[in-house]
Amino acid sequence: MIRLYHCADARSFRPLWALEELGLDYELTVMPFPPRYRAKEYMAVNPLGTIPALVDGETFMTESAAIVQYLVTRHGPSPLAVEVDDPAYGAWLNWLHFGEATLTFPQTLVLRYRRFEPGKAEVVADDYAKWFLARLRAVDRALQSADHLCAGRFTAADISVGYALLLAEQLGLDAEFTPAIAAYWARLQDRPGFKAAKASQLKHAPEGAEAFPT
Ligand SMILES: N[C@@H](CCC(=O)N[C@@H](CS)C(=O)NCC(=O)O)C(=O)O
Repeated sequence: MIRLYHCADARSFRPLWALEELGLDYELTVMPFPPRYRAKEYMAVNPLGTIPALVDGETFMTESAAIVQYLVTRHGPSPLAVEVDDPAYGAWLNWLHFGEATLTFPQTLVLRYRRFEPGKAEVVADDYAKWFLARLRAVDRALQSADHLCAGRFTAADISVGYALLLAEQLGLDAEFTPAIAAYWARLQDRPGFKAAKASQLKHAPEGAEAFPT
């Protein structure tokens, strides 16, 4: 059985959303954020203290985009994956990793210096908010001619980038979404798989595990 360690609406939402889209059976451990302080037993599972962590038999993973890639390929075949001989394969991998490496990285600086450590480095938070919004231009361009990022359908790449839009909303950066991105974000939230992931984290939440990053 697959087990996912999760905090509500944190990066572990990517694999949770993928699990629901794939219709796989899984066990979910929802912890208060940050688990390194509020669920110290988790350090024995993942010494980094970060979420997500996924255990699937002998497989142990801690990178959200890689876990999504793993789930849709190892537990496929699924239309969420793009095959290596598909012309969209490179674009798919690029978007999958763009979601974390290019979009979520600057958001974490905004989160840290606006939300968790205010008054320490506001200028860093402001700069990286701008950085994030500038990087979204690539997403806007892709959506000018399509409903999804690549391959002409919803794939794991949309899960990866979609999570960055979820975090942007929590950070109040969604007010600056372009019309194409706002419509895309609305489409993603309307998916049964997205709604099921939201319901699942609520159902499994322990007392006091308020949504990240409150
Ligand atoms: N690149 C990793 C980053 C994982 C990560 O830093 N997760 C954050 C939450 S979104 C975390 O666990 N922070 C708590 C901490 O560092 O103590 C991924 O994509 O999964």
